[in-house]
Amino acid sequence: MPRNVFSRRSFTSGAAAAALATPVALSTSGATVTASDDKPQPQPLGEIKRITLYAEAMPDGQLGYGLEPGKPSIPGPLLEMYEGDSMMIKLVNNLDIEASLHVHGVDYDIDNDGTPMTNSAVPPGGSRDYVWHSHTAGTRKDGTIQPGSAGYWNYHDHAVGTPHGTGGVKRGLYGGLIVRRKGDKLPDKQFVIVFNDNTVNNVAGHGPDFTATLGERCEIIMITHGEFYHTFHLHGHRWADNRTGMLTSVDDPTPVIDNKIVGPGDSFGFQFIAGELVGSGRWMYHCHVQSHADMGVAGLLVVTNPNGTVAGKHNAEAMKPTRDAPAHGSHDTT
Ligand SMILES: [Cu+2]
Repeated sequence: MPRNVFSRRSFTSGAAAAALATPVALSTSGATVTASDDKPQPQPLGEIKRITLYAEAMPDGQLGYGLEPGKPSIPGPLLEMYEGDSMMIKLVNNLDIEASLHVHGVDYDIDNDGTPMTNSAVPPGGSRDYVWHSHTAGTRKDGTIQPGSAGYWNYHDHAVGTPHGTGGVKRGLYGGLIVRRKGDKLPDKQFVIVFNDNTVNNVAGHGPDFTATLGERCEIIMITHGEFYHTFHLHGHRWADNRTGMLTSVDDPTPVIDNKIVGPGDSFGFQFIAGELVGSGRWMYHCHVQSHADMGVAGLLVVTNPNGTVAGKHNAEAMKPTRDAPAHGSHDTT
């Protein structure tokens, strides 16, 4: 039993589709967290969310996390919490190899690091609980600011193939985590886009297309894995280069961008209004490293009119890769 005491409220949700994220809704239950004095204590005491993730093989040899047995997806379920909340994730490893769950951005003690090096991976057929905490911003005793946990983060395997999870990440064991601040605006739609080597969400040749209705508030969670750096570009839309993608006042000096450099392990996110000032259309998103875009690190944000029509003349041929991707794994260093 872990050191913390959690509510017995179990969590249920439908399977997450690979393309359109089905976020794990924020829980409404409360519970008391107790911690021994010799361990770091999470603060403040927020809500506890308990979920189960299943690591499973997919028919094509890729691997995915899922909320239900038999329903793995790439990326895995989009997890969400508010600053101050905690999560207890039971990872059920239905693979025939060791796997784990390692997270970026939130707080966990060394026993929840999710690596073979810390003996916190899960043997084949086994399961274990991982506990993550988050916290609000505050001021340390020395007067410096301790940042809050809010942000667009990611989780991934850290055990398959190598002690760094190189094989697990390559084959699809990854997903997004959003930590929100109380009062943050919530989106109508969410899209998770992962540039993993020269694939989007482990699909080579063409990334998934996403659909939104003109005027909908959308949220993109963008994660990068693999061996390359990329630049994420979205046609027709732009965002503030800060935690939320939104300016906090008309005088906010945060740069407004439509192209962002990202590297392996990075994650960021932003909200925007679909088709704002530009209208309906098949708006491309793609890596702006030209050879990557030419290999198919590209997809569409399809912004429909309220009546379902889409503006513009569409040439699907022009979205096909014009350059071959290197053989899978040819850039491996392991
Ligand atoms: Cu790229």
